[in-house]
Amino acid sequence: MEYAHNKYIKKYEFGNPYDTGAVVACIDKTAGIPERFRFDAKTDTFFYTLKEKDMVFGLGETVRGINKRGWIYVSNNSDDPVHDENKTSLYASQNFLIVDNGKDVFGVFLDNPGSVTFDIGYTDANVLSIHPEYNDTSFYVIEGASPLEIIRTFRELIGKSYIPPMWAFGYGQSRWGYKTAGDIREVAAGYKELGIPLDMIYMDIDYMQDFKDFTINPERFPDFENFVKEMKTEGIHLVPIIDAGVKIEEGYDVYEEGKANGYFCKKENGEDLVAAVWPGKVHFPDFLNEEASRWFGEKYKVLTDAGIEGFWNDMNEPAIFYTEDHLKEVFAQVKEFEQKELDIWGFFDFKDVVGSIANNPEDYRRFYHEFHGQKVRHDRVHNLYGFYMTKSASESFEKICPDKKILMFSRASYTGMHRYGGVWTGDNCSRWSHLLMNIQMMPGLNMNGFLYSGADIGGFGGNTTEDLMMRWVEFGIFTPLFRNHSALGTREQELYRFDRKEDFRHLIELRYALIPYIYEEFIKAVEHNGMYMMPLSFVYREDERCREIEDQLLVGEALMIAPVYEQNKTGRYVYLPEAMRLVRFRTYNDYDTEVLQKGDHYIKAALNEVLVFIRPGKELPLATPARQVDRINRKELQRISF
Ligand code: MIG
Repeated sequence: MEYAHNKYIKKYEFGNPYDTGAVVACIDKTAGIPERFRFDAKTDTFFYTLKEKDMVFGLGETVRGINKRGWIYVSNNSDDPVHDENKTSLYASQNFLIVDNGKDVFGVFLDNPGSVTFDIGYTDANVLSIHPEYNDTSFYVIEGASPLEIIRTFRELIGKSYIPPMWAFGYGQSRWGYKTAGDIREVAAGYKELGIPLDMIYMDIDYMQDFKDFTINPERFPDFENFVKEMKTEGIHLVPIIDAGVKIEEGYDVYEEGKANGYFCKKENGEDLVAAVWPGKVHFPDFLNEEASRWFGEKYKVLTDAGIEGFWNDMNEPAIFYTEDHLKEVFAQVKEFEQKELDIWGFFDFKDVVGSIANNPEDYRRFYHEFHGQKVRHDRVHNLYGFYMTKSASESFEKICPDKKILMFSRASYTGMHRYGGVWTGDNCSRWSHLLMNIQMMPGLNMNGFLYSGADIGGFGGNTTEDLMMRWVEFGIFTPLFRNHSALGTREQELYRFDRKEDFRHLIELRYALIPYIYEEFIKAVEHNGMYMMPLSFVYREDERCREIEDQLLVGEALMIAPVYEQNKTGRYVYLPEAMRLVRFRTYNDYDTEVLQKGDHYIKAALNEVLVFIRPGKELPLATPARQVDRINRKELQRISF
């Protein structure tokens, strides 16, 4: 680790902080209580009094608006597919935030891999309190003149963001439910027939033999290697899923090796924890143990040898349907309930016992890791699990396929994982409110270094509609990870299934026309530790109005976007902090444009139209779209300038 003498960062320590791997630079320790904060040692809580105009940005993947003030957020990676406003935890823990009132601004980063509660004006509207469940914490306070400056300093502390291969900026089609090579061929053909660009088809758990990681079901994919080749000649990368849990099955190499070498997470008594997820009973690899991590990472070779160049890591909170031990307890309790004459409260108690089996907090206290040579109970480092699974894969790629860039993204994450892969935001739903949530999550993710990120376009759970899909695609064309994904049993939402096929083709073509811009701005954000998508107030510091804008974003240095995210709307209000050139795209080369002055505008945007605003002195380069990213001529660009 390099020693950074950064006068803008102060680091305070409480208890015995773990070396989580979140930061890459050493900072001198400052004694005492973090500047600006009050600390209550009795409750292990840090307090900051919010000023009237303070806004709070950050925390990455969380519910609610861009300004996080007014709610309580708990960093505790959770497999919870119901992302409503009342939730406090999703799949990620990204403990960096900024408090900004336009004049005074500072950043806070809590490097603590256990549960941390950020009460941002929930209990007391004027108080920000931070409470780690176990206060073994490195507490960083970062000063700077502006949010962007603080973000740059923070990101220097945590290291450069992951850059995926160029083709991963293309459009990807996914669905939980593609079972066979034939199903995947059909998807490829559906897109090809309509000339809709496509770079990736994702393979969900059904490609595996009985949900065993690093296996292929030979009946569904009779000649997998050739199938990968066949798809590649079509220009399509297959991207398989890898789950955290390893099926317990005699003779299965991953199980046998893990067992023999003691690479699985153990209970207090030294036995391997038995949990259940899709494969049935599983053990969890101890990714926090270096040797186990190296071992698991090398298993990806089975697939990279077959020509695979991208993966998504799932269920790595880790999600637990049940543990064997807890299930036994539940059955015992159920028997007790059965003996009793249940009153109505007893009935509800009974219901709770049965209803809270999955992802039960007690289960996360039943197993241990070997972390830096120490035995550590899981709940104390819970939020590192997905990070270390992804790190394990990513570090092994350098060995098993050093000449290739591999696409890698994960569901669970913690600060620091941004160096190894991207994230998708998990099981959202086909709701208009979740399109807005996707828009509002992006700045927080970017602040925390998760630049390669995106949501399931069209919505994962529930049934999507053509208009929701279209509006969502219109926003998704700007997110680096651009993937249409949906759940088993929901309405099929491949773009060629809808009536307005031409409109969808035009939108995806527009994405491909934008790729030179998107890629360049993405790389700039990585190199300069900047933001790819940001709130207006980060740039227009003097403009009070920008402070409350929750549904427009700046994308790179040249563009502002204002997506339509409501049903049955053919336009929307847009606030311009300065004069800009509006480009209303119908296709990448059919658009009208006009210069609009600073102020409020009602702007028409028919269902198939995308609004883009070019900032003064900037230009938007557009390529001629191609069926795949690699076929785009990035030299011959037309330019719209202002
Ligand atoms: O328990 O693999 O978030 O994208 O399709 C569900 C099946 C497991 C959750 C992931 C989702 C994926 C699904 N997985």
